[in-house]
Amino acid sequence: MFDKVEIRVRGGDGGDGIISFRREKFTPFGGPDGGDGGGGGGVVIVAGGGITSLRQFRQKRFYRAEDGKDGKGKKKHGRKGEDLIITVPTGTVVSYKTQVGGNPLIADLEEAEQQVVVAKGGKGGLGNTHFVSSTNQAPRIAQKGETGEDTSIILELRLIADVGIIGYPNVGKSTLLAAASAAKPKIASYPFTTREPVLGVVETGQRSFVLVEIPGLIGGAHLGRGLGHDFLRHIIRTKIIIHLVDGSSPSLVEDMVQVNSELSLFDSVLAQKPQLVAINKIDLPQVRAQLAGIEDAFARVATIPFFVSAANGEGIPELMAAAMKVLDEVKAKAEFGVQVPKKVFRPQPRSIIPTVHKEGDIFVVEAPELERIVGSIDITNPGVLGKQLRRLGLSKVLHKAGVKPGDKVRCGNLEWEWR
Ligand SMILES: Nc1nc2c(ncn2[C@@H]2O[C@H](COP(=O)(O)OP(=O)(O)O)[C@@H](O)[C@H]2O)c(=O)[nH]1
Ligand SMILES: [Mg+2]
Repeated sequence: MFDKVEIRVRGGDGGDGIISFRREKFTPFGGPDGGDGGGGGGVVIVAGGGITSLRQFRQKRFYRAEDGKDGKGKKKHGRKGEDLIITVPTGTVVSYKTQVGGNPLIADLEEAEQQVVVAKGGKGGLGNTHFVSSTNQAPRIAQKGETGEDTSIILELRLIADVGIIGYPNVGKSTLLAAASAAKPKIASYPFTTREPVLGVVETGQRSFVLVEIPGLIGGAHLGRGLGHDFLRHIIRTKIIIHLVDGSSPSLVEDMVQVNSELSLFDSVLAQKPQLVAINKIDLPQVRAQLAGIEDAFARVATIPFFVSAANGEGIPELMAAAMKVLDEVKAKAEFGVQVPKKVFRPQPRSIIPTVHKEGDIFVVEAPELERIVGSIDITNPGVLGKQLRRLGLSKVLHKAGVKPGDKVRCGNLEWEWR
């Protein structure tokens, strides 16, 4: 029922900003004109596109978006890297793969066209035009592009029920689910023992839909008691309902009405979904003898029921074909009518605030943002260095950490004396 794969995704690297100066015939010291690097492309996962399985991901496991281009002289910015779009089946759950387990959820792509960025591209570096200051009109500093995010993720296909079976306990819901699909529900179990939904894929003609048993919605079950969260999400997303009635009950129509009123208490939206009514257990002789009377009783409440035997399979193909047909109609209407708003998930941005810790006597600064600028700073000019680091908020954090003039500071692969 679940299909699960692990893939690695990597955003493109940002292009480097460059150091360049204007060269004009009559201006010996032209101003800086180094363009910025373009941002790297992101890896985006989108649901839908007619994809129904995760099989393709078993072959290809590494996905990398395009890098941004480096900046150029004359303030020309580098081109942004293209996003890499990965299409997955609707109903795919995306989570981070962690070493410790517990894989945190990134997004649950329940509807077509929902999308999530799973690996951001690195930012492009700034060209030297950004580093002009009153005392330095010709900065020989530019930023390197940031590397793209690199992470492993898990894609898990979760089937979502299209059709729910409701009815009193013991009417044969589990038996019907088992008969119509390859699912193996517990037959004649206590109404609330089923905490995990059992889903069955029903094949009818060339098509298929997902069937779920909605267990005993009576006697306070509308309060959600006994039903786990997973259950509720299936139930709520069900598009049509098969209402199963026990043919051997002395009060068939009343049973149906009773269950429907419980259903409205449980969820009024669910109660308004189209229902197919099916009388079960027609293999029993006393039921078979009553078929005409049952049909009349239901006609009086404007209902034409199906007659089935979950035990011997009679009438089930017809019931399932009808369910498929109604399901198609409901889906067609939904596409024509209200549009499901496209949901775009945005993972939390990474922190860019630098942190400081001590390794022996040395103050070590950690901040990807700073590391890449430090990596391209001309340290032979301490004035410039100090100014740029202050501009980026480094002196503030170091000050807080208790740094004093003369202390050693390290950032990336650069080490210097604080003054
Ligand atoms: N004779 C007969 N018994 C059935 C039929 N469907 C279910 N049953 C029996 O009815 C009882 C309850 O069935 P179950 O599927 O567990 O009902 P649920 O509580 O609605 O899920 C079990 O003993 C089944 O074997 C049927 O079509 N004919
Ligand atoms: Mg059952």
